[in-house]
Amino acid sequence: MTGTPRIVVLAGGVGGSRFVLGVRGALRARGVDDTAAALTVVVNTGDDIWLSGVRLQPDVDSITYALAGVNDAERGWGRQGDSERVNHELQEWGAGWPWFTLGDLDLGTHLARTGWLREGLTPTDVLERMSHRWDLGARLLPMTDTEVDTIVVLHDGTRLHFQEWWTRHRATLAPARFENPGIEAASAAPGVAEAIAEADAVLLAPSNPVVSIGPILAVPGVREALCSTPAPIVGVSPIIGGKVVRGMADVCLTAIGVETSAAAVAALYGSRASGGLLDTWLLAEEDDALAVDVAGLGIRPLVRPLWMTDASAPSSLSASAERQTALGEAALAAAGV
Ligand code: FO1
Repeated sequence: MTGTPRIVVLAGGVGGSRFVLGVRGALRARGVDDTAAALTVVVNTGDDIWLSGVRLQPDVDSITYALAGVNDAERGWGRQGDSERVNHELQEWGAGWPWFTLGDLDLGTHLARTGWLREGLTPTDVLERMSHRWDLGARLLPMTDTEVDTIVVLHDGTRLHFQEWWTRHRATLAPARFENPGIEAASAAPGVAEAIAEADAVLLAPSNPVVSIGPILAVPGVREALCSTPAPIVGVSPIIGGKVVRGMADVCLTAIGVETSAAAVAALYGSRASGGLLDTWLLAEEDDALAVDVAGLGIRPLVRPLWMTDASAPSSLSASAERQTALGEAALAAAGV
């Protein structure tokens, strides 16, 4: 391929941000100077919520902070070295949620965003504006400009906002299903369908398939754009050795009747040849034996090292960055870029 490649990544929060860092690292390693022109990230906004009068966009912020290098990498959300003075004051007022922490620096982001939304900017405009603060080396697009929060419906009919279910109950309440009210009437944010149509490769990050990638695919127009793009679509398994890499995706998968296995998630996305999405699926070496099942689905399996953090030295950022870049490179190569 000559010139700057056009890569689109569909991504959620923590797994998504690590993967996006890896793809950006791989592009830089290949000598692509303007990675922002090469890399478009379509970000899940199904986790978003209004709290204490401000609009939170957890996945958007996780990816923005990670690309800017100001994220709290250990915790996986919020800003590095943040303080909690305002949060403490909110708790004293009985405002917000006692189990949910809004860091001071993070609140600056939410206040800026909320102000701009109130002035009439769309979430796409706001994200574009926010992207100028740091050299992110990627163009970030929300999946949609419509508010489509995720609701978790329990077996007794109780309805909880995803953030309450996730952070307060740590996904311990068995969900009957997940809903994104109003998503049928939403449309893809400006630029999303065009980026997918014009891409040289589309990559599905190893994010939660149900509550991160699922909402992106449910936005009318996104699946259609994916099905018709000439670009190869490569997915990266979020399951390694039958376990979720991080987070509680296993509970989400069980709720929709999908086994926690790399092959089952590949089947959930489906092969392009049979109306699904995937041309190629990257599985971990630990799941080598499942490659034959993936091939049986009509999807090309590629076994690669998928760990993006160094388990032997979890705080080793340089080792993790190397792994992330290696995975980004593997995904680009799998897409023939
Ligand atoms: N996750 C938590 O487990 N506890 C929190 O108090 C919390 C606060 C928070 C504030 C802003 C933000 O953008 C994200 C925050 N998260 C918190 C992470 C978030 O709830 C989830 O991890 C994601 O939505 C799932 O991708």
